[in-house]
Amino acid sequence: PATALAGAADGLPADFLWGVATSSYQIEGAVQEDGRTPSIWDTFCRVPGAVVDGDNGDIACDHYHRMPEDVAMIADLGVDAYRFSVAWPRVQPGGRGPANARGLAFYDRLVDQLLDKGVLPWITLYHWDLPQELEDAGGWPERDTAHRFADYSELVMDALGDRVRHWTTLNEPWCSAMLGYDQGHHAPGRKHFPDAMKAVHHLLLGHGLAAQRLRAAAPQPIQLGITLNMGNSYPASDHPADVDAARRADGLGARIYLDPLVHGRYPADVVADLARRGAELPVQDGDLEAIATPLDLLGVNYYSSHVFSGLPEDGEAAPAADGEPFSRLVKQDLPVTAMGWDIIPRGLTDLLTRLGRDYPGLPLYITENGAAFDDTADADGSVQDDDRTAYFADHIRAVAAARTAGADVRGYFAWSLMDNFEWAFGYDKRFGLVRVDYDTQRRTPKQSALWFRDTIRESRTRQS
Ligand code: GBH
Repeated sequence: PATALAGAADGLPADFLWGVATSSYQIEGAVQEDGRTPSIWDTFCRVPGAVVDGDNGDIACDHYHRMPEDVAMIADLGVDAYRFSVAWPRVQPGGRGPANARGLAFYDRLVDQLLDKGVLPWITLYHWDLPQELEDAGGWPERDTAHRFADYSELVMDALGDRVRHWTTLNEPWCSAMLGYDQGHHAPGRKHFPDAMKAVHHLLLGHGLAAQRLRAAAPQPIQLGITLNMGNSYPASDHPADVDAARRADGLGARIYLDPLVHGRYPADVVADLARRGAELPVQDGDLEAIATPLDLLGVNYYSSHVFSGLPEDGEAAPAADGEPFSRLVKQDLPVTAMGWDIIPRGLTDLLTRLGRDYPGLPLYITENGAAFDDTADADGSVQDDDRTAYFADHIRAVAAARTAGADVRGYFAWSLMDNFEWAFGYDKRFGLVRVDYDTQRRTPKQSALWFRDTIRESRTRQS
């Protein structure tokens, strides 16, 4: 494999930004420390059957207590930046009122230690750990949650804005809305499509209100963005039913976020699709102006892509009757990760090229890309994860190809720095560059981590 993995970053400029990413609930543990209150994930993990093996984030990677060693590990990888999230229930327990100084102190130290080691902090303000009290008051389907998020965002800016220049409001609002309020696979585990669409609008409104407040409160120029999870949606054929199935998937998966963020309006076809399903986006005067607050960058989390068909397979049941036209995923004959997700690097090239074309002028960063595989660790904790290394290499190549095709992609964050709490899959699925032994909390860089470090080093020294 050595030759196939070499030169993955060829064609990327020497100033391309390299990073690794994590999120608060997935790594921190220490859920009852320093005044933190429960988030919807603390609650959801207690629902029988919600998370594989009944796992939860009580301890996770114990990062809250091991942060200095983890920062040293990040610096050893030679990355430019570290993308992490701030836990709202640490910084503003219960989601309202004044800041909790003890909770903020953790992120204050984290930022200082990163800067001390020459690593840029990239803050995400919300990576799914909504304070439980706000869910009790209605959660994201409730408009007030957007205002609470803007207040919280400003508290964080007030505390860290003198040192942090890169700010992301939300991570993957699609997941918050659809997995949390429609499919129920994620916290808070609700299953009601119209509520999920209210959540979409209030997440975007929360982003917009926060963006305004962050810009106003920032003590120095900042780079402000939002991160969306997207794949490329391909139609199975030229048949109008297949083309329409792909259009609908792309509408609910991507354009329902991108169009208001960039153009200040929801896509008319999506609004019509929602109306047929008895759902609507509860827009009030001024909302779309806030949501369209200019962005400095768009974060893209990419894992896989999908092929859609609007035609039932032979013998398949009739379309659902709730106004949702028939659609199905067409299984591709491709290798998959341990999550069962198709490995399709070309989808990343196609997605980025399309974003560059349809939403020009918006710098793009891959804020997450990575894969779970069934790692086997040696006694010393080392892992020869050629499959993961190949996944990274192929996707970094796909980014370079998108740049060649005209997309303004400026950076790439690997998901994840280390194995961690993989949401509904608990500790069963490992995405880390670094192995975590959950019995001892020992960290061991996998082969992919060493490869990533070397690839970054090479890419920096290249003249391009
Ligand atoms: C991200 O979400 C999260 O930001 C991160 O916290 C998480 O650990 C990481 O990914 C890994 O899961 O079954 O082929 O239809 C990922 C969002 C949305 C990506 C659903 C995969 C389904 C793929 N995911 N998508 S498929």
